[in-house]
Order: sequence, then C-alpha cells, then structure tokens
Amino acid sequence: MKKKVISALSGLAVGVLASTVFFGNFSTPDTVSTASAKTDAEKVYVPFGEKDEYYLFASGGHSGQMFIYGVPSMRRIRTVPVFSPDPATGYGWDTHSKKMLGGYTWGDLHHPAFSETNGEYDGKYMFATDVANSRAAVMDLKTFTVKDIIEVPNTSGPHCAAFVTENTEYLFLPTRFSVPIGHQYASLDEYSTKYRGVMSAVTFDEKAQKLNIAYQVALPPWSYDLSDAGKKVSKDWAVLTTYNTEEATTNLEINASQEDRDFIVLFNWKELDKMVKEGKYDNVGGQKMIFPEKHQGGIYLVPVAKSPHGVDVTPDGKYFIASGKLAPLLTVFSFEKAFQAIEKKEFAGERNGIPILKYESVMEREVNPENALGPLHTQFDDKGMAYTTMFISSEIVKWNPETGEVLDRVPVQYSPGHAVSAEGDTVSPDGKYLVSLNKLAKDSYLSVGPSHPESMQLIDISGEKMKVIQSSPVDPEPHYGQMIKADKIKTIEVYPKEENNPNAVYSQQDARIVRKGNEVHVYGIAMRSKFIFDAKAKRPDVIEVNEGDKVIVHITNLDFDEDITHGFAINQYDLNMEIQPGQTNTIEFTAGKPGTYPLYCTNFCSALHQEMTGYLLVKPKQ
Ligand SMILES: [Cu+2]
Repeated sequence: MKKKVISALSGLAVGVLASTVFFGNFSTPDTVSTASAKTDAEKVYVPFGEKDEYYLFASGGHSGQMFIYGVPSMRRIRTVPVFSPDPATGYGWDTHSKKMLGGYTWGDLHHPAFSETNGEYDGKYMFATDVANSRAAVMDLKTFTVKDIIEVPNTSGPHCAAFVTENTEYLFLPTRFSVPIGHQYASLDEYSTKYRGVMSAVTFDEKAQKLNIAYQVALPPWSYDLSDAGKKVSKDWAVLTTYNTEEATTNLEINASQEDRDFIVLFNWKELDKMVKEGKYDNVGGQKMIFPEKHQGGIYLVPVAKSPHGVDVTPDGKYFIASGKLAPLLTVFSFEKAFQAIEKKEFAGERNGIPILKYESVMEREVNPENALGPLHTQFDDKGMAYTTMFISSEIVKWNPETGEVLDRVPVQYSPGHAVSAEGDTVSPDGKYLVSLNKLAKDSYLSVGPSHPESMQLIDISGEKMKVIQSSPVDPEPHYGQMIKADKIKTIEVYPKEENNPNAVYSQQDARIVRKGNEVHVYGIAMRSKFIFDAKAKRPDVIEVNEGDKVIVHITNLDFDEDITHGFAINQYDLNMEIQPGQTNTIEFTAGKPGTYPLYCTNFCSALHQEMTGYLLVKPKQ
C-alpha cells in the first residue's frame, strides 16, 4: 500500500511540472499522517451500511445546480436542480418549478450558504444565488428541493453572495456588475454618475417559505466580489470585497488594475435596518433603496490590496482576512480597530458619500508566505488556524491569524478558487477536513478530450501537517461549497398527507377527471405499478381530451414508502414530472397536437414498472 501511494504522488509531481502555473518548493509529506494510523485509502473508505460524516454542498456554477457530495468518501450523492431545468427530476416542467424558474433555462449558481442559528449551520435551509439571471433561491433540506426563487430587481449578477447573518436575519446580495438603476439605457460615458452596484437585503419567511427583499443599498459603481457576515463581537456587521473601484468601462483586465488598492465595504446591518425604519431611503421601482450620499452612516470603506476575491471573518468574529488576488500578501484586519477608527471618525476622505478608513488604522497584520501567489479565499479549523487557497501557486497555505506564522503548505491540482472546511463558516468549525475546489484538473483523471472536469481534493487537516487524501472530479464549476455535519440534516422519508390540499387524492376510488369547458382537470394517483386518472372509467389509466384543451394533471403518489418515486411523462409532448413518495405534483399543458400519445412512469419503481403506462388521447377538432 505504501509503495502505491508513493508512486501516485510522484505521478502527481510530474503533473505539477507539466502544468503551466507556477509552483513553490514543497517537501512531500510522508504517506501516513501522524494524526492517525489509517492509510489515506482507509480514511476515505466508507463501507456499505455506513454513511459519510459530512454533506458537502458544492455550487454547480453555470449548470445552475447544486452538487451534493458525501465526505470523506467524496461520492456524489445527488444533483439538486436550482436555477436550471432538470429532466431527471422533472424540475422545470411541473407547475410549481416551472413558475419558479420564470422562463429562464439556465442559471449560474455561485456561493451556497446554509441557514444559521446562533452562528451555527442549523441544517434547515440552503440559499444560493444566480449570477446569470440575478436570482436567489432557497432549498428545503427536509426534501432537498427548492421552495422559492426570486428575481432581484435593480441589480445585475449577485456574485457577492449569499452569506447569512448569525440567525439568518438576512442574506445580503451585492452584485458583480454595476448597471443603471432599473436597467435603463445609459451611455457608458456616464458610468460614474448613472451606474450603481446594488446590494439587496433579503429575508426568508420560513412559515410562508418565501424570500423577500427588505431593502436595497445603492453602492458605488464598482464590482462586488465576495462577502462574509460578522460573528459574535462583529455579528451586526458584514464585509464585502470590491474591485474596479477605478470605474473602468472597458478592458477591465488592465483598466481595473490601475490603483494599488480597492476597498472592503464594511457595514452595520442593524444601522441600515434603523435607516429603513426612519424612512431614510428612496423608492426605486417598488424597492426601498438607501443612497449613502443622501443618508450617511453604517457603511465604511477599508482599503485593501487591489482586486481582492474573498473576505473571511475568523470564527471568533475578531478579524476579517482579505488579500489582493494578484498579490502575495494576506491582510488580517481587526473589527475592534475598525470600530475605534469609526468612533474617532478617523477618515481619509470618502467615495460616493461613504467614509474611507485608513488601511493602517484597521490592519492588524500582514502575512507574506514565501513565493505563495494568488490568495483567494480563507477557511478555518477548530483551533482558529486559517487555510488560504493560492490560485497561482496552486497550493493551500495553513497559517495562524493571531501571529501570522505560516505553519504548512500543500500543493493541490490545480489552481484552487475556494476551499471549504467542515462547518467552516460557523462560529465553531470542526477542523478534520478541508476540500480544495480546484478550477483545473488537467491530467488528474482519465482524459475526456481537451476540456477536463474540475476537481475537488479532500485534505486531512486533523494533524499539524495537511495531507491530500482523495481527489474527486466534479462538473463545472464549484465556485464554493459548505460542509455540514450529516446528522444536522433531518430529511423526511415520505411527504406527509396534506388533507387540505384540494389536488391530492389519497384513495384510488377518488381518482377522477373533471371537465370545465376547455379545461380538463385530472386528479389522479400513481402507485406500484399503475396510474389511475379516473377510477370509474372503463380504462382508468387513459386521459382523453379534445385538441386545444388545457389539461391540468394532478397526481398523488400513494406509495408512502421511502424511495418509491414515480414519474409522469407523455411521449412527444415534451413533458415529464416527478412525484416523490406521498407527494402531490401538478403539470399543465395545452393539448395542441391531436393524436395518440403513450404516457408512462419515468422513475423505475417496481418489477412491473414497464407496465406502468397509459394513453393521452387527443381528439382532433372537427
Ligand atoms: Cu412508477
């Protein structure tokens, strides 16, 4: 076993040399971690009958989906569609999900965030944002299904989100792109005066299962990249990174890198709440929007090395860490120092009415790991140690935020964007595991042509030295993930009966078809291994309608039995929906094509699944 691992490592070393990115000088760690006598293979092996210790929710990027993995096995357990239709689950075809998707056929899912209670992931909900079509979504972790999606007005590409406050009071959605407020046409020559980057404060109504926009803030016309909520001593605060504070309108690669410093936006959301209560906002397209140049307070700017990506609050809430993504330097900023500077009004000018704090008055320390390049994002362990991804030098650097001491470095393959540690964004991370979300896999897996999958690498961080112990391919593109203790998530086994749901049918005899003019309402059931649409009909599994009828099919899955999911698809009508155990689901369509169309269960459910069929008969117009 030992030999095999060594040769695998030397294989990786060849890969390192062949890659085009720069690598520092690393010593190869021993094959067996000192923290445990287990081999790497044993550490990631989860025998049948046992379960993984953590769920890893990885953003599915421009697939618009969320990828669910088990850790430490790094097995992909589920793909949950969020912003894109998904034929496998009928997501985007049934009435509810079709309406939620709002006609969009894709999304770009970025940073996922669990709901929190007292700064801990509570395992109830997962939030995510769509950079492509400016949406936010909430997934219920009892069923791993999306409950609500909202389109965020006045805004373009909420990349800088989602992050939630300690008790999920808000998720804040600042945007990557600045646009004229309301998306009206405005010449780019008027960029600095007419364009704005808007941050939305979104609340989640758990009872109604709805997301709402509480208010918005018209930030300067910059790009907002990443964010984090404060914790404990800083719990009323949040931080976001900005770039293109140059306000360049073309060729950003060069023009947005002119100044040495961009800013971290530091804001107190309790103050913003107060401003809204006091009416200190303008009404913009139905939204309450705070303009900092009109109503000051609660928002400050902290200079940071140019073009930063992540900004991450330490678990104790004392510091926030950010770095220029082209710089070698990491900066630890102190909330306490920022509060003092704000108190003393030690400002060095302002931008768009927002006071600028001095870098020196907020900076706690600078950390400069030798030859490390491209710091993007930092996670934490149970001992308060920080783990920063280095995109350009393709490594994770472990360091101590209290002292600045660099403790360890490990190469990853290749170019990590984010990393995610177990319970990493909470007030009490677990340590144990860190997953490096690598943008490039290059030669890591069997070749599938010129374009390769992305890669997630599991790192054992339980000892003093980090150790990469597993590597798992992943579809484009895990922008970020969060890892939660598996026992925090309490899924249901079957959908409970909804006696008040008029569309539900809980006994076979009640299945019926009701015609109202040109509308045909089907109240049907699915159970192993048949459909019943009309219990009294000669052929109960047939739906007969007239050409042009609007057909609304409700189906209740009467198999109250875990994992016995049915599907409902109609040949050549481009329709499919999923009905999970106990669930009632609805699909609507217009019977525009006359003819005879077989319908069938798409989700394999029993030995006689092939027999679970019927017909849609569409009588032609006379
Ligand atoms: Cu079936």
